[in-house]
Amino acid sequence: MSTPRRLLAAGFAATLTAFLPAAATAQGNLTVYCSVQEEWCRPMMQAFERATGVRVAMTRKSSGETLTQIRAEAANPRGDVWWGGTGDPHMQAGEENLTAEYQSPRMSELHDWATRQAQQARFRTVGIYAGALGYSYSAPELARRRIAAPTCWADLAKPEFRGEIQVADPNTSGTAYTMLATLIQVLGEEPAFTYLRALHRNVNQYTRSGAAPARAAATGETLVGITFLHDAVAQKVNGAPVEIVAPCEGTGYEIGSMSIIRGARNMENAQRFYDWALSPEAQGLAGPANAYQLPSNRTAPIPPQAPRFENIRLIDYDFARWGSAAERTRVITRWEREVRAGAR
Ligand code: S7P
Repeated sequence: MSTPRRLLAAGFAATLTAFLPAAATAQGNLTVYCSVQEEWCRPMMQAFERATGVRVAMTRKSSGETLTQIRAEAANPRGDVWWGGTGDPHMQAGEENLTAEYQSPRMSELHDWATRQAQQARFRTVGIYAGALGYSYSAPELARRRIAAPTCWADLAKPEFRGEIQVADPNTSGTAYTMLATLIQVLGEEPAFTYLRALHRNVNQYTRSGAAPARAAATGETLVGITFLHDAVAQKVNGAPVEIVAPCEGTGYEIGSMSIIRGARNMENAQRFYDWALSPEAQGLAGPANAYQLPSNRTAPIPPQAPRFENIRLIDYDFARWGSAAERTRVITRWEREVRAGAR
């Protein structure tokens, strides 16, 4: 082809490409609802795009908010995969038939706790990481107020912590719901609600996002933040002067989960992402992204800073019960009525 004709042909090809739908030019698209921290969501999506050529549109929302969104979109699903967030709302989504059954060929590579989660949900979700609940406090602020260092859940209900505690709202946050279910399992339901009412007097703010209280404790904006321990570790690794507490009475944990949305428009890519996200390579992206959960793939690297379960007094969290729609709705409604509505 002569040079001018070659240029014309190249120009035509470029113009054509600009007007072709993305699916025809690459490996197609994928919409992911991400419920971990933005700092981890972004590199995960970029790495998947690099590995596959699939173009990913990602939105970050807390776990409870994502469940609400998927439910609202059920007649016309806009998302393909829900990646991350506490397992209870993923279990509820499965029970409500909002998510699709899928068994990844990588299932055999996972820890028992991750496959048990999948079996309990009839393979409508799977465990991707685990992490225990607790709290962190600002060491300089504690010293300034001359308060004894808290070590238990019971300490947080004491009068010296009045207005000093931050925790998320269980309507939007999976972390906060894990706290409700944990306290009921540790103390029994009636004593747990008595405790939650006492704690309420000490809470300065119920945040939307579960990890926000760890950031507030890190800056000294609040004295104590109740979160997953790994979210507090992320602050400490960044140099924040916080101390991290696994409560002495025992504590619960999450199985962070992943689900494919029922009726996903990009089902093939959703399954591709699902398989990839269970690989040791994908799960190894957590530590460098300042995320310190325990990965579900047995051969994925565990970040050295990750709080290890063997060092924590853990309860035998009943994921089937506390992930059920009936219990989750009942407990949050009771909390709204008996705790949140009360005076502080
Ligand atoms: O930061 C990571 C993490 O704690 O965030 C997830 C959490 O559910 C999202 O926040 P919400 O509490 O606001 O829903 C956890 O799964 C995860 O470990």
